[in-house]
Amino acid sequence: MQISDYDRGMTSGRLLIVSNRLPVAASMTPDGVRLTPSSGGLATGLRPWHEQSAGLWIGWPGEGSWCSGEQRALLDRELDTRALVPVHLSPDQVDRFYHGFANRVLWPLFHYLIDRVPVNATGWKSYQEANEAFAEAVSAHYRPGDTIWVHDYQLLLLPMLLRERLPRARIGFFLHIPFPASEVFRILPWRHEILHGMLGADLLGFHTHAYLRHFVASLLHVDGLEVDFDRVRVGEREARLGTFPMGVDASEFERIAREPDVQAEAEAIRSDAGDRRILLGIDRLDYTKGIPRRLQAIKRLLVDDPELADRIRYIQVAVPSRGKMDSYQKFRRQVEESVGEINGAHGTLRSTPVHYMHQAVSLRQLVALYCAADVMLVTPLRDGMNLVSKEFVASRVDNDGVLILSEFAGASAELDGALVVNPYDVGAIAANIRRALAMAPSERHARMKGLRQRVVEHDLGNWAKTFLDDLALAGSAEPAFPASAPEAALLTSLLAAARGAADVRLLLDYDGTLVPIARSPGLAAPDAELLALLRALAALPQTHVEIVSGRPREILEAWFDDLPIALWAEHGFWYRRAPGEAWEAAAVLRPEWLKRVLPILEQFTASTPGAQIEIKSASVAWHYRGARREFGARQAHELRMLLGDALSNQPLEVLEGKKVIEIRLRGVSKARVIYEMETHALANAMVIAIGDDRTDEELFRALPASSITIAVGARPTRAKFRVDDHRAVRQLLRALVGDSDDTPLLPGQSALGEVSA
Ligand code: GDG
Repeated sequence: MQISDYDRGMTSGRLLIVSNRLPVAASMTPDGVRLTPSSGGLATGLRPWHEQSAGLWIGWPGEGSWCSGEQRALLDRELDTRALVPVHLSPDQVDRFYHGFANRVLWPLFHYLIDRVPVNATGWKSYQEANEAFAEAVSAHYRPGDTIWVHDYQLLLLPMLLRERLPRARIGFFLHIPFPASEVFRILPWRHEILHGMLGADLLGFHTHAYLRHFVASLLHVDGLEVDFDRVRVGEREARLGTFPMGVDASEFERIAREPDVQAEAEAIRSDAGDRRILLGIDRLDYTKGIPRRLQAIKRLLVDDPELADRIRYIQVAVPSRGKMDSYQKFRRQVEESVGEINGAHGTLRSTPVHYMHQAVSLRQLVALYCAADVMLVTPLRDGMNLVSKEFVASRVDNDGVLILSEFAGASAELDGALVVNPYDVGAIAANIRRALAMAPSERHARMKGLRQRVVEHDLGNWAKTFLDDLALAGSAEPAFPASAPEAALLTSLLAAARGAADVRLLLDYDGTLVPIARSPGLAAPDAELLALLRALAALPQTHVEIVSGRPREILEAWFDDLPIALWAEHGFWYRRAPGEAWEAAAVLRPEWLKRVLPILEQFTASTPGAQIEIKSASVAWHYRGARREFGARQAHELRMLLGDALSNQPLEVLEGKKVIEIRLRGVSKARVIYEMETHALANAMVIAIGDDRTDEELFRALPASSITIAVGARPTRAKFRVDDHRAVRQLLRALVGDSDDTPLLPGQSALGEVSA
C-alpha cells in the first residue's frame, strides 16, 4: 500500500494516531529493549499507515515496559526512533482502567453480553484518569496543523479532553467495536459522560450504519440531542458522524499468498490433512468470538455423522488474549475442555478432528492457513467488523474456499457471498458447514469472486483515506472553508459580479432562504414583496433568476407561474426554463417503489399527531414540523431506521432535512442543476447561489470555485459567506436591484457575517 501525502487526504500537517496500545509490545531484556509487533485488528490495520506517514503514534507500550528509570529512558529512545510516543501507565492504573473498566465493563456491554458486566462495576475513576494521561501526552506533542485520530473504546473520553486543551485542533474518533443498541448502551451509569467525551471529535466513525444509528438513538434518548442528517450540534461546534467499514491491506495479503514458500506451507498443511477437508478458525481467545458454539457445531456434525471424523480437520488458532483476567482464564479452560471432550469422543486411530493451538502464528503461517482452508469459520457472537474474514478472502488468489460468517459481525453487512449464519444457533452453524462442504466448485468460485471484488476495492488504504478526507472537511473548530472578507466585501463582490458579468445566474433556494420555514409546507406561499423583488431581479440586464427548490413542480408553478424566471423542482429533478415552457424530467419515474413506502409512512403519520405526507413526482416526504418536538424527532428516527432496512436494496435514498424525511430516487440532488447548466455555458456566467440547508451544500459543492455562495443561518458550510436569515437575503437582493434605501442593509453586526464555523 502506498500512502503519499496526496493519498492522506487534504490534511497538511502530521497525523497523530492515538490508541490504547502502541503497535508494538515492549519488553526488557538483559541487553536492552525488545519491541515486538502486536497482533490485533487495530494494530495490524494502522501499522502500514503509520509507517508511511510522517506523524506519531501515541499509546501505552504494554506491561513489559514497567521498569526502572534508566531502562525507561532507553525504552523511550527506542520508541522515539520509530515515531512512537509512550503513555506510561502504572500497573495499578492498567489494572483498573484497562482490565477493570474498559475490558470488564465496556467490552462485554458493547458486545451485548450484559451478563458479563460485573454487578459492582468499578474503575470509572481510573478510566477518567487514564484518558487524562493520554490527553496530556497528546497535547504535549501536538503542533498546530496536526490531525489527531483517536481510536477505540478505551479512549471514549479523550476527544473532549483534547478539545478542552486544544480547541482548534482537528480531531477524529473511530470506534472499532460495535456501538450497541441504545437500549443496551443506556444501561451504563456513565452514559452522559461517555457520549459527551466522544462528541469532542469533529468526525466520529463507525464500521456500519447500524452502529451509527444506535449512536444517534443514544444521543437522542440520553441527551435529547437531535442529529441533522450526519451532524450534531455540540455547543458552538458541530460533530459529524459517518460510516467507514474498515478493510484490510488486500494487496499485501495477495502478495504473501503468491509467495512460493507460503504456497508450499499451504500445500504442506493440506497434505498433512490427507483427504480430510480443512475447516479453519482464527480468533483471539475471546468470549465474543463464538468459539464454544462453533465447537458444539463440530460436535453435532460428528455425532450425526461419525464418519466425518476421518473426513474433516478443524484447525482452531486461539491467539492468547487478556490472559491476566480471571474471566479469560476461565473461558480458556472451558474452550480447552470442550476441545478435549470432542477429540476424546470422536478421535480415531488415524487422527483427532480438532487441531487446537493456543498461540499466535506468524503472518506467513496465517496466510498459508487461509490458503489451505476449505471452509473458514468466522462465527463471533458480536464483532465490530472482523478483519480475519476479509484477510481470508484477500488471501484466496485461487478464488476458492467458502466463508461462513456470523450475521453479528460488522463484515456481514458487506460480504455478500459468504454463508451468513446466526452464531447462537449451533444447528445452523452445523448445517452451513455441511452446505459449504458439499458446495459445487462453480458456486464456490462465483461466491469468492464477488467477495474478492468487495475486499480488494474497499481495502485498508481506502478506509483510512476516506476517513481522513472527511475529517479534513469536518473540522468545525478550524473552518474548512475560511472566509476572510468582511461583511461589506460580500456586498461589494455581489454588486461587482452582477454589474461586470455578461451573464449573471442567481440560484435561489426557497424555504428558509426567501421565506421563513413555515409550520406546514402549504403555508409558505410567497408574499407580494417577494414576488416584486424577484420580478425586479429578473428584469436586470444579463441576469437569470432560478429558483432551486425541493418543492414539487405544481407548487412552484402555481406560485411563480407568470414570473420570467427558471424553476428547478424537487432538488433539480424537474426543470422549467421559462413561463409557458414544458417541464423537463431528469429520469424515468418508477412509481412502484411508492407502493412500498407509502404504507410505512401512513403508519407513522397515523401514530404521530401533526405529521403529514407530501407526494411529489420523484420523491415522497414525511413532514413532522407539526408534531411535538421530541416525539416527532423520535418517530422520525424510528422511521428512518425502518426505511433504511426496508429500502436497502432499492435504488432509493432516504434524506433527513429540517423536520422532514424524504425518500427519493438515487442520483437526484441539487448538484444536478449544475451539471445541467454546464451545457448552458455556465463557465462564462457569474453564479450567485443562496441556500439554507444540506441540500444546498450539494449545489455549493458542484459550483465553480469563482461562484459567490451564501449560506443562510448559523451552521458549518462550504459557502463563502453567511447571512442570518431570509430577511438578510432579501436585503441583499434589494441591494442588487439598487433598492437598498428602505432599511439599512446591515442593521447590526450579526445580519451579515463571514463564515465562522
Ligand atoms: C477489533 C474488533 C475489528 C490474529 N491471530 C493472529 C493474527 N491475528 C490478526 C488477524 C487480524 C487481527 O489479528 C484480528 O482482527 P479482528 O478484526 O478479527 O479482531 P479484534 O482483534 O477483536 O479487533 C474487530 C478490529 O478491531 C478492527 O477494527 O474488526 O471487530 O474487535 O488482523 O490477522 N496475526 C498473526 N498471527 C496470529 O496468530 N500474525
